[in-house]
Amino acid sequence: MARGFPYPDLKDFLAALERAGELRRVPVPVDPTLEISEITTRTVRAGGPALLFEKPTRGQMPVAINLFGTHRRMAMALGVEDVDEIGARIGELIRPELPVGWAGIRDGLGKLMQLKSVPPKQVKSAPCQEVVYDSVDLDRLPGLRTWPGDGGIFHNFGLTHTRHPETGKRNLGLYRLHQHSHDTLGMHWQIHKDSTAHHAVAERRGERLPVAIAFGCDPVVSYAATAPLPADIDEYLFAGFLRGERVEMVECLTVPLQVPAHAQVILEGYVEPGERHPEGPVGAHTGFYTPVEPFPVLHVTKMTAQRDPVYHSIITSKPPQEDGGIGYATERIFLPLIRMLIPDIVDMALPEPGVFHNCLIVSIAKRYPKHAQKVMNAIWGAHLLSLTKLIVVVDEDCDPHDYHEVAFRAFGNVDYAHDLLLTSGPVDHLDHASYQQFWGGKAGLDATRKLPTEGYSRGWPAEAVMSPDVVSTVDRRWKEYGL
Ligand SMILES: [Mn+2]
Repeated sequence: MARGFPYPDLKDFLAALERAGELRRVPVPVDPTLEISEITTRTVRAGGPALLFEKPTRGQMPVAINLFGTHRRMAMALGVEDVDEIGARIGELIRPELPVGWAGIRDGLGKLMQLKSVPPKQVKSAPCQEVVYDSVDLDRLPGLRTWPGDGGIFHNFGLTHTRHPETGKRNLGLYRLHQHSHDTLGMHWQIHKDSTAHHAVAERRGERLPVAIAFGCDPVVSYAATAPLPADIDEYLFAGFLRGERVEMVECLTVPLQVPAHAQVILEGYVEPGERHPEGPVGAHTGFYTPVEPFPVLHVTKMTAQRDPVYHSIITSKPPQEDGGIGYATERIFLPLIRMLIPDIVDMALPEPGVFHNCLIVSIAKRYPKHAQKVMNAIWGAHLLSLTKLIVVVDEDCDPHDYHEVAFRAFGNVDYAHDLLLTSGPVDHLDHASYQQFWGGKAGLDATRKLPTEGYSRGWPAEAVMSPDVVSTVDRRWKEYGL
C-alpha cells in the first residue's frame, strides 16, 4: 500500500510545482492588503500557475497561493494524474455487501479507511516546533485583506483542530479566521460545521475548548480539511487513505491536541465559553460581503513554526476562483460515496457558478414514475448536499458536465406546471437570497423524458438522430468529400 507520498511537507510540493513549471515566484514587494488578491484572481482566471510572493510588505514569511487552482495542480496535490482515479479507487473498494443508506456510507467509509488506510503516526519531535516563540504575535503572519470592504485581515487556510469534549473525537476543518488583535482570532464557525458542534458541547459544559491551528500543511492534509466528511470520520484517516502513507503528527505544547508535524506554523489556544465578537464582513465565495455576525474568539497562547516557514492562503470571491479546483476534486472523489447513499445517481456535476450548493445536476437511469423526484428528495436528505437549492435531473444519456446539453433539456424537455418540485429546507449559512437566514425555498427540475405513468400520455416524441450506418459511412469517407 505504501506508495510513498511525494510531498510530506508543503515545501516539497512547492518544489515539485516549480519543477513542473507550475509555480511562479514573485520576487518584488507586494502588499497583502488587496494587491495579492488582485494578482491572484487575475492569475486564477488566466489558468495560471501557483504563486509564491517572496516579499509581502506585511508579515515575516512568503505567501503561497493558488496551489489548487487548476485540475492539473489539484491532481498533482493529491498525487494522481487525474482526480477521477481516486473516485475509481474508492468505487472499487466499495463492496456490494456494505450496507446502504446514510449509516451505510458512514460505516462503509469507516471500514474502507480501516481496510486501506493508515492512521496518523505520532512523532516526538517535529519541524513545526523548530521555533517556539516567546510571545504570540499574529502580525508575523502575512494575513490577507482580499476586498476593500473586508472588516480586517483574514487567515484563509488555517487548518483548525478541535476535539469533541465528551467523545474525544477529533475534527479537522477549514474555517476563515478574522484577526481581531495580535493574539485573538474570530472563528467563523458556521451553523452546519463539525467544530461548531464541538464548541456547542464545550459551552453547554461551561468549559474552554482547546484549539490548534496549522498553516501550510502538505497538500493532501490541506485538501482533507475541506472535504465534506461525515462528522465521525477522522480527516486524518481520510488523508492517510489519499496519501497511502501515515500522516506524522506531534503533540501540541500547551493544549491536548495533535497537529501535523510538517506544518509550517502552529497556533495553540482556547475558546472561552460564551464569548462572542463581531466577525466580518468579508467578500466570500458567494460574490457578496457576508454580514457581520457574532462568532467565538480564539485566544492564541502559543505560536511555533518551522525555521523558514511559508504561509499558505487562498482567497474567496465570485467564481471562477481557486476553490473551483478543490470543489471539482470533491465532486469526483465523493461521487462513489454519494452513489452508496443514492444508487440511482449515475453521474453528477456541481457547476462552478453555483458555488457548490446552489445547483446540482444529476443523471439517472430512470426506471419508474417520479423517479427524478425520489432522487431530489434523497439529495435534500443527504448530509451537506441537503443545502442544495436547485437540482436538475437528466437522463443517463446526458453528461451532467455538458452544460449546453443540460440546458437544452432543462429548457426544452420540461412542462414547468408538472416537472418543477418546490420545497423548502436548510440553506447554507452564507446564502443571501433566502428571505431569512439558514432556511429557504428549493426547486427540483425534472428534465428527464416523461412516461405515460407520470400522466404524460402523448407519447414522448422520437428524437431526430442520424442512422448509424450513415454516420459510419461518412466517418469512413470524410476525406473524400474534400471537407
Ligand atoms: Mn469533520
